[in-house]
Amino acid sequence: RFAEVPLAPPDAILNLSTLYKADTSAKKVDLGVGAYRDNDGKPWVLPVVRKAETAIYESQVEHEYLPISGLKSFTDAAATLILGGDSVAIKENRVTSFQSISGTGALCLGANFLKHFLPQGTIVLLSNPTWANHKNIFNTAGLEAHEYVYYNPATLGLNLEGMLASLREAPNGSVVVLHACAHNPTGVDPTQDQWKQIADVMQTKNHFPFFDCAYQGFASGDLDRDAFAIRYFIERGFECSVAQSFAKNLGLYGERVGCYHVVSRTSEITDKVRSQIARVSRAIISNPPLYGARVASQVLNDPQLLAEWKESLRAMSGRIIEMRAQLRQRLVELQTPGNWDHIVNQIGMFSFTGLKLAQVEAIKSKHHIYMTGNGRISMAGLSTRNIDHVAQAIDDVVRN
Ligand code: PLP
Ligand code: TYF
Repeated sequence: RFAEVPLAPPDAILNLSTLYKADTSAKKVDLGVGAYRDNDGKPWVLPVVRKAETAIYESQVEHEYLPISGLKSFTDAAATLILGGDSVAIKENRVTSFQSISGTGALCLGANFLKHFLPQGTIVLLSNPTWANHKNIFNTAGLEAHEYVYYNPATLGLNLEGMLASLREAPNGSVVVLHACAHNPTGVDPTQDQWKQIADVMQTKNHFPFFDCAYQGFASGDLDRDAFAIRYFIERGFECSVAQSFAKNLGLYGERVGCYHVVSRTSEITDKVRSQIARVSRAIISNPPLYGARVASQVLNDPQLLAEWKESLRAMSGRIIEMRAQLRQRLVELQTPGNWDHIVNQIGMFSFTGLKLAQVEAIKSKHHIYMTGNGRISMAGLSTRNIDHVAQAIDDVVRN
């Protein structure tokens, strides 16, 4: 029956982990998938997560179904975390929040909802480049995806003029997927002033912002600062969607903890939107899983745990920032051809090194260092143990 099914290519990022695991060299370094590692290269379970797990275990919870929208203590706290404690939209009941299967599930829920309720033919604009799964998710929901200019390979920074031009050229009322902070894969974020210019154009064009927020607290180490763009657009009166993930910032990757929020113009509209998202979610997952949401809820609703979490966020983002400084410094010391300032100017989980595909292949085969084909490195894969090896390897492939 399925003999004619063509073989699909593997996920380029997740496949890197498989290749890395199969490599028997002692020198191997995994700079592929965006997952936090400590200085020993180990995954880190946040101390607040352990505490929350203990409290949940001791309270002998039941395992009944959640409502379709998920665990309310979690979704309420998640909305406050992303939109702010003083959010006017929350106060005016203009926000609906659905627990989702992490950020991916939130994007999927949003894509399916938008497909049904935006005018036929509405297109989605994705940054060039973007997280590889974006196109996949929106196309699978039946939406056509186009690109907007974002990155400037010549400056290794933002091409603001190009981005604004793309937004102007797109049909009015397009969906624009914006990385709220810590852009994946480039590590290049707009400044606050640039966000204002982006909002100006999007308002004129009546575009719909769909924020993807997978790294709140991971970029600057400050949860509020990393939510600037989202809160700013909402203050300006935009309706919008937010896909919120707790995979990275709470280290709950495999527990799939996330939330999909929609901010509407009135509470009456919000009630209708809520009823329709419930239909979509019911068709996909019926109701979301309990465990990870319970863990996140414990942390978000307990002032003591919340404070401890913020410390851990500063520790994780701080280690990444330190690795940026050290990598740049070593490349400067080695007099590696080129300018390496972008490594410290970029923000979040990733650095877009500027290495070309042939260099990425060479660094893998010669030096056992794994990164995505576009030259993206996951900064958390660097440590004081491997940074000399990585810097020397980059130097080698850049020179040869
Ligand atoms: N969006 C971006 C930009 C990401 O980098 C990721 C992955 O980390 C996600 C969404 C979704 O991740 P998850 O489904 O694990 O929350
Ligand atoms: O870009 C990354 O590395 C993260 C993790 O299919 C990820 O966003 C990568 C690929 C994928 C799911 C998650």
